[in-house]
Amino acid sequence: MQLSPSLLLLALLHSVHGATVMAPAAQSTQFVTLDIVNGPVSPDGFTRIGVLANGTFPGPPIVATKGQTLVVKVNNKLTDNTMRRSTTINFDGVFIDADNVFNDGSPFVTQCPFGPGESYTYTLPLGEQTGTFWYHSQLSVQYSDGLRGTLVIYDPEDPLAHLYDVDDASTVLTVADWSHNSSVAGLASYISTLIIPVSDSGLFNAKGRYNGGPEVEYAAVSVAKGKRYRFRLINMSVRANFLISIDNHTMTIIEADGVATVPNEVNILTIFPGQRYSFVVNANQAVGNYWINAIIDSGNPAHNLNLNVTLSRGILRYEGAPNAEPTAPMGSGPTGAAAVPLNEYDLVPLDPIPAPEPDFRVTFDTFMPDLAPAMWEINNSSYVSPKVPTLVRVLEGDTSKFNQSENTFLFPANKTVEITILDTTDEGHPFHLHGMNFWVVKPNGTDVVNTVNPIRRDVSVTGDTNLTVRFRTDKPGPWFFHCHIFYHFAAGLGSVIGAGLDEVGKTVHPTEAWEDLCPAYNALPPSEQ
Ligand SMILES: *[C@@H]1O[C@H](CO)[C@@H](O)[C@H](O)[C@H]1NC(C)=O
Ligand SMILES: *[C@@H]1O[C@H](CO)[C@@H](O)[C@H](O)[C@H]1NC(C)=O
Ligand SMILES: *[C@@H]1O[C@H](CO)[C@@H](O)[C@H](O)[C@H]1NC(C)=O
Ligand SMILES: *[C@@H]1O[C@H](CO)[C@@H](O)[C@H](O)[C@H]1NC(C)=O
Ligand SMILES: *[C@@H]1O[C@H](CO)[C@@H](O)[C@H](O)[C@H]1NC(C)=O
Ligand SMILES: *[C@@H]1O[C@H](CO)[C@@H](O)[C@H](O)[C@H]1NC(C)=O
Ligand SMILES: *[C@@H]1O[C@H](CO)[C@@H](O)[C@H](O)[C@H]1NC(C)=O
Ligand SMILES: *[C@@H]1O[C@H](CO)[C@@H](O)[C@H](O)[C@H]1NC(C)=O
Ligand SMILES: *[C@@H]1O[C@H](CO)[C@@H](O)[C@H](O)[C@H]1NC(C)=O
Ligand SMILES: *[C@@H]1O[C@H](CO)[C@@H](O)[C@H](O)[C@H]1NC(C)=O
Ligand SMILES: *[C@@H]1O[C@H](CO)[C@@H](O)[C@H](O)[C@H]1NC(C)=O
Ligand SMILES: [Cu+2]
Repeated sequence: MQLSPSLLLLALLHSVHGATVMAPAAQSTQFVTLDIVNGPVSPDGFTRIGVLANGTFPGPPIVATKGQTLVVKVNNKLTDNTMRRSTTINFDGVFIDADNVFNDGSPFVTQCPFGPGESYTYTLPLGEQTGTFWYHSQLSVQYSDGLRGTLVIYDPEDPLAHLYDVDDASTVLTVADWSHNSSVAGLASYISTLIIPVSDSGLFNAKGRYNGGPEVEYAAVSVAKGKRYRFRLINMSVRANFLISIDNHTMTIIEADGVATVPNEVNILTIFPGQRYSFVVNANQAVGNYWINAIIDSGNPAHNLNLNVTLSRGILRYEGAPNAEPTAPMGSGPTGAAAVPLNEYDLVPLDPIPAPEPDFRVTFDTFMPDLAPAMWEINNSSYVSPKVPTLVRVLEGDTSKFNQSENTFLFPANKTVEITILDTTDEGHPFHLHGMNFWVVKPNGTDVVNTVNPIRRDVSVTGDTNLTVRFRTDKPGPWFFHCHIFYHFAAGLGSVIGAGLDEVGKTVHPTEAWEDLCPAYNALPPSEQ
């Protein structure tokens, strides 16, 4: 960690959802370098070549403190032509300042990808934001090949700090689906067969097993009896949902996607791709080993006989317990009357902000015609990346006439938009908005509209009841709003919110390094794109 001398900033005004708050008086910079390389990786005992940050899966954890500016230099050193060789990185859930949309990392929306031998530096002032985030490749389904890592912004003044004793590197937990095949093959197979690739294994803290594979040692999380732990759980899945529980322990939710919540005690929760939760676990049971059940809960296992949902799990190990697996059977957590599940509509922000009344109301009808090639549609239009990134066009002054396939919906600046995603009876789609949070005024699973103290977050799932979210268009720019199941997204389930595009030329002034991205990308041979 490198800290630069503090910069005194004069009462900088910083707009959060229309409310004006003071930014911290002192700021420092957190410099991080990530080398993106191809290399062997075997989290479930099967060795494959991955696309990896610094050669590991997950990539190195990024940690920052409230008020810092995160500066991440990404060096593309990819050499393997069987996977995508260009890349862009998105820092999932991190708010992007109004003048900084060009650092959002969205390929063909806010930037051109950068190829082998090239570097790009993302500069992200973190402002007042704290909580649990992650980073991943945003290009195609490349993050399936391994380019994912955790990002935590610690809050030295956490209002919920009295609820836990430990919150450090050991309490950042990840679940992820893992495939032995490259994402390029997986995507081609999905488009031609309509069968979404089912992962070979589910990983808890980057360890897992598959049918017929070696008995990889499960990841153990160490706790001391009598202490309370703030676990930060990140779902880095491409496809899979996980059902999380810890034998004989409850979980008190205190954060959803970077938003502190009123404590809510449950014993089982579902976490969708892209989502994050913090929960407190009190190590108040007998010293021993307990299963952390991280059961993959989506996809048809018949489509990949390697996958055994029972085998994705970890161990909660008390200090003094033997270095062994729990003796309890490998279960899948509380069911029936014993289950106290997390309902999204029960989440209440610690700092509630009523949802503003919408100026615009639109609906999204998601749909996949039952015909190959697989193309998901929003209102009968599949998202296809344009050749020229949306932001490049906008900065050239061209803010109208987007191709239908760009699914770009335009709204004036400083308005409130409400989007209802009509019920999707087929399966849940975790919709993710870039750069800012939305208010989830009607989550799946209830018909009650809550505009008084709805949860704010950046990923919420559709289901068999409509999902309705609201957000502000205070930050001029094109912002991705897409399904976080990246196979669905790559097959068209994406859109761009064009917020106040007429204002972008006045507020957004990208760097020369950014200007150079598209000419460099367009000059690459297809094998390096
Ligand atoms: C990644 O690797 C580079 C090169 O070894 C190193 O300079 C950098 O500090 C590493 N990044 C992190 C976050 O550990
Ligand atoms: C992985 O690739 C192999 C070889 O192309 C193929 O036989 C297999 O079905 C693929 N597995 C999955 C889960 O798609
Ligand atoms: C992570 O998200 C995937 C995709 O929606 C989902 O199938 C999986 O259950 C989620 N994992 C957890 C722990 O909820
Ligand atoms: C854990 O819970 C199970 C099921 O309720 C119970 O049978 C078992 O005795 C408990 N184990 C411990 C160590 O308390
Ligand atoms: C999954 O693994 C468990 C434990 O090894 C085994 O008992 C079970 O038969 C496996 N299930 C499938 C569907 O292969
Ligand atoms: C999608 O189609 C519905 C039904 O025709 C329409 O009401 C809605 O406004 C459309 N949404 C958008 C974003 O155009
Ligand atoms: C999409 O197309 C289908 C089939 O042509 C049609 O029934 C449906 O009304 C259309 N939906 C929208 C929102 O335009
Ligand atoms: C516009 O979209 C259509 C398909 O929806 C595509 O065939 C065409 O190439 C696109 N045009 C441009 C300029 O991107
Ligand atoms: C939106 O609000 C910002 C900040 O208050 C202001 O600078 C800008 O001019 C407004 N834009 C429009 C189009 O109202
Ligand atoms: C949506 O909510 C219903 C309960 O009304 C639940 O059965 C379903 O599993 C939820 N869907 C998703 C994708 O979470
Ligand atoms: C979803 O929204 C549509 C359009 O507003 C409405 O017709 C439909 O009844 C809603 N469905 C549910 C289950 O709330
Ligand atoms: Cu989806």
